[in-house]
Order: sequence, then structure tokens, then C-alpha cells
Amino acid sequence: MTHSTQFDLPSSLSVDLHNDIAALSLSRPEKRNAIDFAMIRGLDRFFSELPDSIRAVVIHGKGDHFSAGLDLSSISDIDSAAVLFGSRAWHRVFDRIEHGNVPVIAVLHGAVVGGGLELAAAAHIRVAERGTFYALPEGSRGIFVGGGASVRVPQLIGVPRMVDMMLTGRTYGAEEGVALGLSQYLVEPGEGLAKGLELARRVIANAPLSNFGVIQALPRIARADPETGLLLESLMMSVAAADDEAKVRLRTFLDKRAQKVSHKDSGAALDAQRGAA
Ligand code: 1HE
Repeated sequence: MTHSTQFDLPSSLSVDLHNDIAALSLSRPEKRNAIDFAMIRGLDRFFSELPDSIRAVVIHGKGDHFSAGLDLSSISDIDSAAVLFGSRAWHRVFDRIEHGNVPVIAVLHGAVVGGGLELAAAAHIRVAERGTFYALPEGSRGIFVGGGASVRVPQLIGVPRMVDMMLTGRTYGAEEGVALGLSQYLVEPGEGLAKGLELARRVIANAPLSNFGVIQALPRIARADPETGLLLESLMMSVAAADDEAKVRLRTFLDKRAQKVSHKDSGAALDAQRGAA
């Protein structure tokens, strides 16, 4: 069911609610989901005003592509101050996605280009359909990345690969992307949203404080100096373990009523195998 009016979104964004998971669509297929300021403002509003009842978000794109990146017509005739403030607005929104209260899964297909890759990189998990391709054509457009790619893309694939993509226009396909870390899952065309929703359901089955630790503490610990990081890890562990939710879950395991860990059930392992085949 569509709930876009509840969120007061521009026409370029729409929302379907699947119980406590929101599927947010980039809905500007006629412009290949190019991201303009209205879409950025809409993303900002959506992620700042997300009701507590929404426990995970799946972002995907309508039409044949996830996103063609920055709407180039929006910067063709503006001064450098406006571009600077615009870029900082992208940063604020994508930070809100990465460090918000809910896990975000990006489902990718077709072009994941420039700012589209920057948006995907701000999500916590990426699922790519076969046929997805990744590019950073900023160099050939005479501009530079401005939505956080300099920080987030090297965390996924390393600085040398990003340099190559920007200097030579090299693109990566879906299969290479999953091997390099641009996505964690590879699925057949048309299966991405179902996979994203399935993953979201698994994610929200975790204890809320565990998920908080994963999306708020873990990335900061990984960037911290090791001594500070390890202290933060212990603090996060003690906060999560002291919560009633942990006590119930540990009791369930100790009473032999909890599911055992099973490698066969691991979607990640299955998809990685399929991707490598
Ligand atoms: C656009 C944009 C756009 C399409 N801004 N209007 N991004 C790029 O450099 C990628 C530019 N786009 C493309 O290379 C192609 O459009 C695609 C490979 C993504 C898709 O190709 P195709 O053949 O399916 O579509 P199309 O015919 O090229 O485009 C359809 C329409 O969308 C057309 O407009 P129309 O009025 O002629 O119908 C295109 O002009 C329009 N369109 N992409 C504006 N990006 C925070 S900094 C981030 C910096 C960046 O993101 S730079 C990367 C920009």
C-alpha cells in the first residue's frame, strides 16, 4: 500500500509500507532517478521524520535504473557557493541515512552512477540485481564527487579502484561488484526488492540495541584508534547485554528453545556462491 502522503514527499519519492518496513522508491524513472534538490529535501524529511513504528528501510529505484546520480541540470548554471551548500546538504542527508535509527538496505539495478552510488554507499546493506553497473563519471562531466563518495566508496573498494573509476571512467558490473564489496548480495533481475525485504525482516528480528550497536557504534569503532575503539566496544556490549531483550534471548538459548546457528540457512553464503558461479 502506498503511504507517500503520510510522509509529505515530492513526486520523485514514494513509500510502500510492509508492516514495520518502509520500501522507499526513487520514483523519477523518466530522468533515470536523477537526484535533484527536491529529492534530497524529500530524503531528508523522510529520514528525519521516520515514525518509531518503522524499523527498517529498503531503498530501490523505479524503472530500469537505480539512479543516474546528480541531476546535472540542477548545477549547470549555479555558482560555486550554491554547489558547496548543495553538496553539504547531500552530506547531511546521507549521514542521516548511515547514522540514523534504522538499518537501511539499498536494492540496486541498472545504473548506479555518481550520486546514485553515493546514496547506495550510505546504506548498511546493498543487494544488486544482475545487470547492475557502477560508475563515477564525474571526471568526464568536469565536476567532482559531492555526496560523500570520497569517504564511503574507498571504504567499500579502496582508494586505488575509486581513483581508476574516476580517472578512466572504468565501470564495474554486478558480478564484479559483489566480489569487490560494492554489494553484499547478488540476485537475478527483478528479485532485488523481495530479497531486500527478506533481509530487512531478518534484520528487525534482532534485538534493537544490537542493531543500534551495529549501525551506530561499529562504524565509529572501526574508524577510531584501537584503544578507544576497544573501550567503546566493551561499553556497547555491556549496554546491550544489560537490556531485558538480551536476558530473554540468552535464557531462550540456554533452555534449548532458540534456533541454532546454521550455515545452510545463510542467505549470504548462498548468494555469494551463486555470484561466484
Ligand atoms: C539525466 C541524468 C542526469 C539521465 N541528470 N538528467 N550522472 C551521469 O553522468 C549519468 C548520466 N546519465 C546516463 O549516462 C544515462 O542517462 C543512463 C546510463 C543513466 C541511462 O541511459 P538511458 O539511455 O536509459 O537514458 P537517457 O536517454 O540517457 O536519459 C533519459 C532522460 O533522463 C534524458 O532526459 P530527456 O529529457 O532527454 O528524456 C536524460 O537527459 C535524463 N538524465 N541522467 C539529468 N544525471 C553530489 S555530486 C554527484 C555527482 C554525480 O552524480 S555526477 C554523475 C551524473
